Order: sequence, then structure tokens, then C-alpha cells
Amino acid sequence: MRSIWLLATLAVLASARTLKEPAKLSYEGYEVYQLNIRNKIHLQLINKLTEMSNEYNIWKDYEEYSKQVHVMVSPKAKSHFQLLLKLFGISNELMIANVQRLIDAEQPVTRDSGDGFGWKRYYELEEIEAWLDSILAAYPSVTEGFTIGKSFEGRTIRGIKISHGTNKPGIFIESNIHAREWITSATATWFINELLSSKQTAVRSLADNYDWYIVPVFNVDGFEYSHRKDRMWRKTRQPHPTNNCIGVDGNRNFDSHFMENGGASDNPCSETFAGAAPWSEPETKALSDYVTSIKDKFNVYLSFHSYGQWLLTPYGHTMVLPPNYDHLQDIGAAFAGAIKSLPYATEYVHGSTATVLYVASGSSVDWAYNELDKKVGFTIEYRDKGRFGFLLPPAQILPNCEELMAGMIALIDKTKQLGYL
Ligand code: 0X9
Ligand code: ZN
Ligand code: ZN
Repeated sequence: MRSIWLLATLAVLASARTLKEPAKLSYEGYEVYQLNIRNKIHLQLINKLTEMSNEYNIWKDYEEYSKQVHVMVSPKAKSHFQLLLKLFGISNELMIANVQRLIDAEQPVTRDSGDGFGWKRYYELEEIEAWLDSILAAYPSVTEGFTIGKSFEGRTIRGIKISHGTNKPGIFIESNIHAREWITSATATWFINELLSSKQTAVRSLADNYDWYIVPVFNVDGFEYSHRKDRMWRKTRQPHPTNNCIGVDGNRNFDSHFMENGGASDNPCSETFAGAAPWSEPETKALSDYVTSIKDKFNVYLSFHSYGQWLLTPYGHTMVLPPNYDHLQDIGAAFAGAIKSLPYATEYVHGSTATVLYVASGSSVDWAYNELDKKVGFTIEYRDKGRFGFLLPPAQILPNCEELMAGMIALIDKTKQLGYL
């Protein structure tokens, strides 16, 4: 009798264990360092280290503007890492002492059930989609849902068109191509809500005079994975056939100057892996098909990222400046000036991707610029400069949103003045 009890208990325990989902990755004790790169050897060391070992993760690639890299280091690798820094004479600063503490601070302990979408915390894909449905239902005459296509794991990539009439000049916004950049979809959803509900004259004129195509969460698989398993996930989720590493950097997978000038990696374990070929990911292929199908309906392409406070123009694949760079810089100055004049006085730097940031080839904005001839294209890198990095505290969501709105009003205004809209 007693042994039957034991068996039953064991069976229950065993099934409970198999039913339980694998736990979320913990970043307890993980640190983030800012490194000052003085020469090629420094850079090669950091690149090798981060590509060869899972104990390291690049948060911010080497930047031309600051000559710095941000890298996350596991507690296991910490002492070895510090030794290497000393040995190679790399000066550095500890930016984040415990990544897990910031991840915990991102989520409230209790769920705010009932008070709806308030941009006071970060939401999961399911919540964002339910909110999108409610918005489509609340504003049926000026909104229309659209579908980009299916992700590798079979999720639907959705967008919303906001239009107050037919054939107004359009603006296309793609957001959260990089999974861990949560502030991007938080800002995109807030922006959608403002276009529909704000009474401010400047916002009304954005909504009334233009057609908006907005994809708040583009990398749906990666985004879901960043919520459920690994907060620091960046890439897509398609496994690589000959390798254990998973996913591609969506923003290196577009068919425009693919893999050129070292602007992406051919190592599947790298955070900037370009993929085996352009459009190897169903997500980027679907986006390119959709965007191509509406190419006569929009003039401006924007891509939302974090972090660093940048407004980046093409080109990413070369330090050569694009033909209308002066115009793009005028627009950039208007955007940055508007943000700087808010009470937060946040500084955005504007310039071409390859000259201020780093060479990045096969990106969405460059593809729209080069292949679809969309001569106003920007990557916006939101808050902050690295104090919190991808783990921007929820209290900063709304300030970041306000900054985007001020910047966007100025950006669209200048773009129109220069004759692009
Ligand atoms: O590297 C990227 O893809 C972007 N930075 S991030 O830290 N969010 O990953 C910059 C994209 C630059 N855009 C262009 N190449 N036009
Ligand atoms: Zn080329
Ligand atoms: Zn990004």
C-alpha cells in the first residue's frame, strides 16, 4: 500500500517536472563594461572573445564616434576578463554591476490588471496584439490592420495603417527588429495611440496629412523569446543547419550591399550574423515583399532601435556619404534640436551610420534607400547612452515617447519643407 503511494507521488512529481517550462535565463551577477578602444589589437581581442565564448555578449559594437564598446560579462568570466583588460591596457568603466537587478526592476511585482495599456511597464506580444485589436475596433474609419507575413515559428507579423483620406504621402515605420530593444515597441504603440487620440494641433496635422504604416513588433519570435527565456536575445529564431547557434541579425539580412565591407558577420554565433544569404529569414523576406507592394505609397522609412540616442542616415555599408546627405543632416538637426529643447534636454547626435556608428551592411533603411529609392530614411536609436542600455526603466518609457513626438514633428516638418513629402 505504502509503495503505491510512493509511486503515485513520484509520478505526480515527474509529470510536474516535465510540464514545467524551462526556466528563464538568469543574469545574476552579470556585468556590463564600457571599454575605451585605442587600437586594432584592442578591437580584435574584444571581437574574438565575444564571438568565441557565450560568457560575453556585445551590447554596443565599436563606435566610431566614442571609440567605445559595451560588453556584458558573465560572473564566471569576470576575473579572466579583468586580467585581459589589464594585460592589453584597455581602460574601462563598469556601467552595470548586476544585469539581473535591472531586469527585475523592469517588471512590476504585481500585474496591473484592469488599468489597461498605460505605457508604465513593458508589455508582452500577446498584450500588444490585444491592444492593437482594441485600437482597430475603436477607430474603424481611420485605421486598417495589415499583415506582413509569418515568422519562422509561425506567428503573424502585424501592422496598422492610419489614414484620414486617400493617397496622402506615407511614412513607413518598422520597430523591434532587434528583440531586446523593448523601448522601440513601447514607443511605437504610444505613437500610434497619439496619432489617433491626441488633440494637439501639431500631432493632429501629422495624423491628418499623412498615411502611416506602422509595424510595432517586427521580430515577433525574438521578442517573445526575450520575454519568456532570454531577456538579452537580439536575433531571429531560425536554427542554423550546421551549427548550434540560432538566429540571424534581421538588420543585416536585407538584399542591399549584403555582407559588404565587414558590416556583418558570417559566423552564425555572432550577434551580427547576416544569414547564409539575403532574405534567408522569412521575416525579412515578408517585409521586403510587403514594403515593395506599397512602395508608391510612402516617402519616408524609419527603423526604431535602442540604444545610444542617435538619428542615423544611410549609408551603413560604406563611409561614403549618400547624395542627399546635406538634406538628411538638415532633417537630423531639426529632430535633435526639437528633442534637446524639451525639459529633459536629452542629446541626440545625427549623422551617417558608418561614419558615426560603425559599418553595418544589409540593413532595412539602406535597402529602402538604395533599392526602393526612398531618399529619406533614418534609424532612430532611443535612450539611453548605456547607464541602463536595453533595460531602460519603465519610468523612462513616457519621457522617451515625448521625445520621439517632438523629434517626429520637426522631422516631418523639415522633410516636407525640403520637398520629400
Ligand atoms: O547595428 C544595428 O543594426 C543598429 N544598431 S543596434 O545597436 N540597435 O543594433 C544600427 C543600424 C544602422 N542603420 C543602418 N545601417 N542604416
Ligand atoms: Zn555594393
Ligand atoms: Zn537595434
